[in-house]
Amino acid sequence: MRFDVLTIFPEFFRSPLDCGVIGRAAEKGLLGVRTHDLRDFTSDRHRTTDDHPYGGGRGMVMKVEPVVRALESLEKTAGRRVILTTPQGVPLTQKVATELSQEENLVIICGRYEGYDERIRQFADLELSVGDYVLTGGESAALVIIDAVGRLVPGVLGDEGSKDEDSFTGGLLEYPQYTRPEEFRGMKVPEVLLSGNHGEIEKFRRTERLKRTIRRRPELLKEADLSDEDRKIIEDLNSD
Ligand code: JBE
Repeated sequence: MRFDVLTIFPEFFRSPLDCGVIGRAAEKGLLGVRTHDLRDFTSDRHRTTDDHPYGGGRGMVMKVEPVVRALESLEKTAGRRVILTTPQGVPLTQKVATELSQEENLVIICGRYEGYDERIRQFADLELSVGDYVLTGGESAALVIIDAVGRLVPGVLGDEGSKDEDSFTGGLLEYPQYTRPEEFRGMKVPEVLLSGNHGEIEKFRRTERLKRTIRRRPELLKEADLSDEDRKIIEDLNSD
């Protein structure tokens, strides 16, 4: 999978993408991230990428020409999707990330927080938001997208199974985890996890996932993949 990022801050992406899982996947050639400096696609002496809004008002607006010229400089393949990062976009969820991980090439346009010329939208296939808060620019949103999507590309995570138990896969939050020591300042690891009884451990974990989701993110349950057994557990939890 290749990511092409259109940004006025290419240096923003250097170290975060060199580390950890994403960095290793880049070394192995599973993921590639290329940044493209929007200033290279300006035509004035000052390399201007933003300008005052028509109609007046505060702030600056990202200009349409550098974005479109940058897009036109990239090869256009069938498996390419152009994403615009904006708080007005569809929310990035695990489902959206999974769908995007099937693409060959994602182009991410980093908008600036004050806004962009409305005509830029026509050149995007998808407007994506990483959350209902205001960032100073789309760059950190692009990093979130690259991370969430990149890790789902086959081979990127060493242990393919670990994806399936992630929070949100199947629509539930993750179960609580523990590692050594068995007791820390009086706080004990739940007995069942030390029992070696795999059936009981499975059941404990499933129940904990359901409990957490009900308490913390009840709206997720509506979309979750629930079995008859899960529904019974939920009924029991509700009657407690
Ligand atoms: O979510 N986003 O993609 C954003 C982009 C730019 C600014 N704020 C955001 N939340």
